[in-house]
Amino acid sequence: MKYNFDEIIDRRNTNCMNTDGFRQYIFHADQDMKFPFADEEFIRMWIADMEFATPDCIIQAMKERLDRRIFGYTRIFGDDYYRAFSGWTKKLYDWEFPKENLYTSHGVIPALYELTGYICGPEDKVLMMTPSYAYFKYAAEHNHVAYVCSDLVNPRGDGYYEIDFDDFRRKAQDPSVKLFIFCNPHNPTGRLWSEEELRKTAEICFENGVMILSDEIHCDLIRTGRKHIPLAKLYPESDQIITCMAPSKTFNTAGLQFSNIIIPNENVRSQWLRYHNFDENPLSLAGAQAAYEKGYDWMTALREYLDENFRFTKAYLEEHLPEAVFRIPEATYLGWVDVGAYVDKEVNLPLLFAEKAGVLLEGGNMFVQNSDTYIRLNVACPRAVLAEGLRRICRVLTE
Ligand code: LCS
Repeated sequence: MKYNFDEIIDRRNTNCMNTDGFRQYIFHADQDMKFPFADEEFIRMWIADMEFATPDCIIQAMKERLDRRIFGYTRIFGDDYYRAFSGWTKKLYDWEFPKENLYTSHGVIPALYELTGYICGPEDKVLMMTPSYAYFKYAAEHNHVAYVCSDLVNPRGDGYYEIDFDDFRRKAQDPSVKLFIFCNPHNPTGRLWSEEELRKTAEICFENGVMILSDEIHCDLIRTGRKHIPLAKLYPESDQIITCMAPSKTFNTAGLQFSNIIIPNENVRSQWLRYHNFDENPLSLAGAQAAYEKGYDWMTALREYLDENFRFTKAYLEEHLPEAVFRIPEATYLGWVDVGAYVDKEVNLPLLFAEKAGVLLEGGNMFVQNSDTYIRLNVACPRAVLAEGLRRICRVLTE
């Protein structure tokens, strides 16, 4: 194997959210919260980062930038970064966008917070599909605007989620809904929306004057052989779709806080230009550019490792937890598992698994709504760690 995804890397004492931030993030508790497991005994399958080392091409580019020794205010000048990132979107998605539409942000979430404020006034509402990454809801709350949820449906009960278009249309028709925050591929269900689904969704928004913020942060990490379609690619003439992509999920660089925001809309762009007063982190910029120029080979190897982790997970659950509902997601490294056959609806699932299994995971109402009895398993970890996590989860549910 050219890249070693089996390596277990010690992350302690790096101010790491994954190892040290779970009390606060999952349990809203302080560092005194006690568990029957020591922190280093937990199997961590929660926050959406990976247990794999960032590829050398990124680390090398950052080292070269470090050697320049001065880290003053930095912004993107010239074409190098645009060429690297648009080269990536062209190669992977056959999609390009004009340079003047590309902006960067210290994360997709900060951009969602900011853009929601530019697009929505105090009486407006944000629409989202649920279950949802909770920060979509927080983006609305942060701006003191209301939010409306359209529940995804799982019509065959097999974990393959679909959009309830009648419900979505009804909600989009509310004249106060001004913004739809879309997740493609979808966290947590792992759906990679088809062209037909994308078109139907977009057209409902267009018909109702709803702007779309398409969060495509997970788009690179899809199962081998699948194709992601950027929503904006389908509507090159539209200025109603803002696209967010980032190297952070793909290359495990969330802490570098660098993301791409593609804004074709003049009005939103002028507000962004006026108020978005953040410079770049020079190391993050060097890393992002290297990722898009040199990271493809590593990413394809990572995809294969994740594919295998999902095959392993599926086989393990079928054997040891036959009543759980799980299907290998089309995208993301997040498995969405219904354990409703084994637990009551009221159970606090993250707490149950932390206390009884020594596994940190997200689940239940952490995903806004429509997520009772579901747990989300982050499988972006060495296979040995995954195997131990699954063993512990299944033991607790079947004991
Ligand atoms: N958008 C989606 C759909 C995400 O899943 C995440 C991270 C972000 C944005 C964060 O973007 P950033 O601000 O880091 O650029 N998802 C996480 C999750 O599900 N648990 O922990 C992080």
